[in-house]
Amino acid sequence: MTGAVYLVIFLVTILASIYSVVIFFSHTPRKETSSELNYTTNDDGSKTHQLSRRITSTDIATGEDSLLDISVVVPCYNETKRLGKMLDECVLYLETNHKGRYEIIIVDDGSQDHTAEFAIKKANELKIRPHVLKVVKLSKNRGKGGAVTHGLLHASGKLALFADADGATKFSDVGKMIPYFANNPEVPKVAIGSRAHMVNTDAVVKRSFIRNCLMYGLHTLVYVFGIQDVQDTQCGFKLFNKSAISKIFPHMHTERWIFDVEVLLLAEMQKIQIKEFAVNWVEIDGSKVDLARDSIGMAIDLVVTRLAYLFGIYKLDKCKKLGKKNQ
Ligand SMILES: Nc1nc2c(ncn2[C@@H]2O[C@H](COP(=O)(O)OP(=O)(O)O)[C@@H](O)[C@H]2O)c(=O)[nH]1
Ligand SMILES: [Mg+2]
Repeated sequence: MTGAVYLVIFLVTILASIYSVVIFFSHTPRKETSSELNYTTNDDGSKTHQLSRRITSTDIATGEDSLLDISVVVPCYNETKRLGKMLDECVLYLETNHKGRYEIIIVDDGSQDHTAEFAIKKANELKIRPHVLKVVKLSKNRGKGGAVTHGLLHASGKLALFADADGATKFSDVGKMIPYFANNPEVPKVAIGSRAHMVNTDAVVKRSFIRNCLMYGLHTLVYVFGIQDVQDTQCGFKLFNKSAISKIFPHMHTERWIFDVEVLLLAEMQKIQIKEFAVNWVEIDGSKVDLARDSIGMAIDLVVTRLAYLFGIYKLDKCKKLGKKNQ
C-alpha cells in the first residue's frame, strides 16, 4: 500500500473517533413532564394552573398574538438569598413601565431551599396580582439552559427576557433594548446584554485570578469554535422577540452553562439579527458555578455543540433557514 492510502485510513479513523466522541457527549433534552406544564402563583395556593402553550418552530409571530409586552424568565437553583433583591428591582421597573402587561416566570430547577415558596411569598409582599408571577417547578434538575429554554418556550409576551436571579445586571437596562424590537414582529431579533465595556473596571479586575483566567480561556474557545461577532456570549440577560424564540429554542440541546453559545449559534446559522447592548453589571456573591467541575464541562459542551452541528448530529429540524428578506 502506498503512503497515501495509509494517510486516508489514518484520517478516516481520526474522523470516526471524533464523530463517536461527539455523539457520546451530545445531549438530547428530556421531554417535559406533565407537572412542568403547570405553575403556581400567589392565589390561595390550592390549585396549579396551566402555562401558555409551548411555542413551536413553525409559529409565526404577528405582534397581535399577545396581550403582554414582556415575559421575564428567571432560572433558579437555590436562590432564596439572592432572588428577593432581583425581584424588587424587576417588579419596580415592570410596574412602572409595563403595568398589567407583563409576566415573570420563575423556573425552579429542583431547589432544596424552598425557592418556589419564597418567590410566591415575595409576590405577596410586592402586592402583585395573582398570575403575574408564575412559578414552575422542574421535576428533575436540568441546569440553567434547560430551565431558561423551558421558561421561554412557555412565555406569552411579545418579547421575553431571561435574567439571572442574582440581579447582577441592572434590570432597568432592559429599557435600552426594547426599542430595538419596535417594528416588524415577524422578523426574529435577539438583544444581548454585554459586559465587554467593563473588562478593565473593578467588577472584572477584582474577580479572582483563577476566575478571570478561566473566563479568558472560555472566551478563546468560544471564539475558535464559532461565535466571532459577539463580544460577551455569557451575560445572563438576553431579550428575544417571539419570532426569535420560535426559531431558536425548540432546537436547543445544551442544558447547562454553555447553552448561551448554542443560542447564538442557532441565531447565526439562521441569519437572525443580534445586537449587543452595554449593561451595568456587578459581581454578586453566591455563584453556582463550580470552577473545577464546571469549566471542564463547559469546554466539552462548547466543542461538542459546534462539532455536532458541523457533523449534522444536531439539526434544525422543521425550522427552515430564513430567506434573504429577513437578513
Ligand atoms: N434553573 C437553574 N438555574 C440555575 C442552575 N444553576 C444556576 N442557575 C441560575 O443561573 C443564574 C446564574 O447563576 P450564577 O450562579 O449567578 O452564575 P454566574 O453569574 O455565571 O456565576 C442564576 O439565576 C442561578 O439560579 C441550575 O442548575 N438550574
Ligand atoms: Mg451571577
